[in-house]
Amino acid sequence: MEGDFVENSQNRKNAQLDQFRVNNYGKKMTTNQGLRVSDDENSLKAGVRGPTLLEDFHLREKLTHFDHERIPERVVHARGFAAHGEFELHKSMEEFTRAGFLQKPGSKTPVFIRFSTVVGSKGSADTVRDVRGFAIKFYTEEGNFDLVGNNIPIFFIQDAIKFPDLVHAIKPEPHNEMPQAASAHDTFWDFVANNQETAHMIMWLMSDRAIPRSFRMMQGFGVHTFRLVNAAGKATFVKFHLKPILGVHSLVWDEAQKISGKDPDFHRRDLWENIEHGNVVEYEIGVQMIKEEDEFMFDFDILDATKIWPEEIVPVQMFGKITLNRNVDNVFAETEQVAMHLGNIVPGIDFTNDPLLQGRLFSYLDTQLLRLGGPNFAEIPINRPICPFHNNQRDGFSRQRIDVGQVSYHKNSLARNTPSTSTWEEGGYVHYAEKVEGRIIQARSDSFNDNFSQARLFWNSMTSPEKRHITDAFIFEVGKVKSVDVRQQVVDMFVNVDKGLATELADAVGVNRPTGENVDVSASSPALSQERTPRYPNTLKVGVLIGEGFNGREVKAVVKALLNNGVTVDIVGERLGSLTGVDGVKVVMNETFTTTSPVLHDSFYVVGGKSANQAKFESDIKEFINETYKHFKPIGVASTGEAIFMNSDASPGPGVVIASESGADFSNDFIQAIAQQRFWNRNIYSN
Ligand code: HDE
Repeated sequence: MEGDFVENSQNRKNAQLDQFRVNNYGKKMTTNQGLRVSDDENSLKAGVRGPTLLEDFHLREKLTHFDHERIPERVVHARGFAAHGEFELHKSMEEFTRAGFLQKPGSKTPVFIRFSTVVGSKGSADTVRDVRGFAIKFYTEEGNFDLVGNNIPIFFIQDAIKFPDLVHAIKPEPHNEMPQAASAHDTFWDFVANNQETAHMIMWLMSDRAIPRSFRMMQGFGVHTFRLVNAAGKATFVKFHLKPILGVHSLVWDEAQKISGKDPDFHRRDLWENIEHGNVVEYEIGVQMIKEEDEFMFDFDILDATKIWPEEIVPVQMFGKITLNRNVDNVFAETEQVAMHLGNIVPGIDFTNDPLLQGRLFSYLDTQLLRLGGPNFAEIPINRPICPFHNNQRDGFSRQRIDVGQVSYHKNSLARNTPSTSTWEEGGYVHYAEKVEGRIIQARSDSFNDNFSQARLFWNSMTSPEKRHITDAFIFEVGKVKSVDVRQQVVDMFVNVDKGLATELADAVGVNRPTGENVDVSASSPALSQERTPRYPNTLKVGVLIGEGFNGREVKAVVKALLNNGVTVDIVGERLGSLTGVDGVKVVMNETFTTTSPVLHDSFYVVGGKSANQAKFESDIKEFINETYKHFKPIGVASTGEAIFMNSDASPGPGVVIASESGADFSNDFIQAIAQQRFWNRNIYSN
């Protein structure tokens, strides 16, 4: 049952899971005891119209199992979606860590990543404004290593003791359980204004990072400072980073809100479909490193989880790549039952005294005990390490393994004192022998006190469209706060970050302009802006708006070019079925104006054509154009679609590629525009 049976498999976790996969297709129905069932539609009754009999064990088993199908959702990160893949090491990290999976370039480790939103309940929408969880389980040969991170590099608070307060404040308010999956309400902003260590995180939360286009286009961060420890016992402080190969891209807020209604599963569908289509999902992974002796060289405390290490000062050194390439077989068995825990660690990686990290080491194990019904959750297939595990832990609810033998204690002589412990040299986990001294105290270090410098550094690093989005997000969120007093407190807090921002916010939410000044920080960190991120057309979704009588040769050539560049193409018309162009070319429509929406595509190719109800057809296309244009997305216009485009609210200009103007370059120009994704220099408002 335990892993070492699959020596030569490509992906040992997959081979292990295979033992637990059950295919019910084509099989006879039985009870859980294996008894063949003769009737699954009628319960056992005394007479056809008579009372149901207690004797009906099949009915009782079926209903009892159903009644117990739910487990508590996660208290935070309840809504999530996951996939399998692997990590490949490109550069040995031997100099810094003895972790086995970071030694040999080319070596591969199975991984399972669960992405999530934080605040919403399990059935909430994907595209809400929120932090995204980015939790990775590495199934290494030395045990599971879980990197339970987020898509934002810092956190709201500095000490774990404040986490329940933060979560109570941001979750739906307790008296009416509203709003769902949203930070735009009184208790959250009251918490923010009265816990000003949140300032830096709020800047990120109001930025485009909190409305990602795709899980495949988000950065990942371990957030805390960890330690790598090499074979000689020398430690280096590190922060973990993941960078998506496709670049970091976001939605716009109006679009995100509409997607929540049109397709609440937008992000999970995107991940699922791309993996199903064989589009690999890739992230580079690396670390920022600070030598132990340099711990105090910076103007931030490296143990403070509300601070970044600017990449221009401490560069990220990439050491490998993570590829997701396999969807789960069963969301409950895998995604819902996966038990992530910071304390799942391997020799060569260690913790620091970050007080947020230390509290998490308690919380995750504790939460699994409730969610997964007892202490045996490590035996659930998705949680099993691929290496064997042996100890004297026994019994408890739903124990699966059958530990044989007489001895279940340490130390012993009857079993030759086994299972035996291992030294560091033998691969035993030995905690890093950090020297600590101090008096017992409930206090925060003064070095954690600077709440605003990095919040301003973030603001300074944004381009003007990004600043516009942040300001609009503040105006939306604080505008939803009913308490005038809380609105004023927020304005008075954020003047510390930027006077212009706070003044515009004050005017928009009807409170007094702030009197203070922002902190005197002029530095910026260009790495924080999304504007410089890589851009590719690959996997972006383009809809072709089309009717009868289109120019077949033109459309065929463009669609071919799109597909050759990795673009996903949907043919959108007024009905499903096929269409014929003037030159006899046929296309098959897989979406209609009602089954899809402009917000569900990255771009449209307006072909136009003829329809039985021409006015309705053109009005639908115009609506798609208007919405796409308003969200700053690229539009390609075919020769036959030009008249409809010219009649819409959109106008030629940035990101609008017109076939009659581009001529032979049309496909290339359009593909470049698709890769660009947004054209902020359109003369329209962004919210
Ligand atoms: Fe979590 N967090 N957290 N968190 N967290 C949970 O564990 C907690 C924090 C993160 O996909 C819970 O299994 C405390 C930071 C992710 O299964 C719970 C504190 C970061 C996930 C918990 C934090 C995270 C969780 C709920 C303050 C980014 C989803 C269910 C000290 C570095 C994992 C569960 C998955 C989940 C506690 C702060 C990320 C309650 C007490 C900082 C990605 O144990």
